[in-house]
Amino acid sequence: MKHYFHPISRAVTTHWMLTELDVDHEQVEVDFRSGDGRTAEFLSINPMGKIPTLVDGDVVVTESAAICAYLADRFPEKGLAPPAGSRERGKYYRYLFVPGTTLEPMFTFDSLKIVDYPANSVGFGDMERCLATIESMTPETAWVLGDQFTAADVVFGGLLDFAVQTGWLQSPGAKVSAYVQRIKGRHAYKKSHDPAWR
Ligand SMILES: N[C@@H](CCC(=O)N[C@@H](CS)C(=O)NCC(=O)O)C(=O)O
Repeated sequence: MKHYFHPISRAVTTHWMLTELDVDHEQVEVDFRSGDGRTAEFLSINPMGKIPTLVDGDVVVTESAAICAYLADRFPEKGLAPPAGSRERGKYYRYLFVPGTTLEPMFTFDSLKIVDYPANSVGFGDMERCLATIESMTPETAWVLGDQFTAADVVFGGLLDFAVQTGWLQSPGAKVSAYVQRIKGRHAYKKSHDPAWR
């Protein structure tokens, strides 16, 4: 497996996932800031020219959450996903999808100070609803599925961690702060997040 990566990018999330799994892979550094992502060779793999990108034999997986979900299923013995077809899978999918489809676009709009848009037809609604969603979805249990740490924590917890660090999420409540601290306390998180990068 090849993991196209840069240490200051969303690929840190998939790097963390690979570190949690502790599986063999080749790390290919793509300096997207100096145009490495725009070469014909890389665009033939991912036409978005973006990282993270995972290549597993003849399978190309893009999008951070999709890569984390794919890897969890690819290595079921590592226990980072609830069984396919189980009811827990519904909750798991929700936590995998809400960061990229709803929360991140809202934070991006907010940081760009875009306020004039139709909130009832835009998928992420408005900040008030997103903050209520974060507060409601953040677990009081150790992880989103209770005692079992899964790829959903990498994706959802990873976004909350990033949002707190960047100030996207100002004044997080006690529950969110405690969950982010649990995330940061994981061995694989520490191993994959070099403090010098941030
Ligand atoms: N939705 C994508 C976003 C990936 C993304 O935007 N990656 C940035 C780095 S953080 C990138 O590769 N930018 C280079 C470019 O757009 O040319 C994901 O979650 O994987």
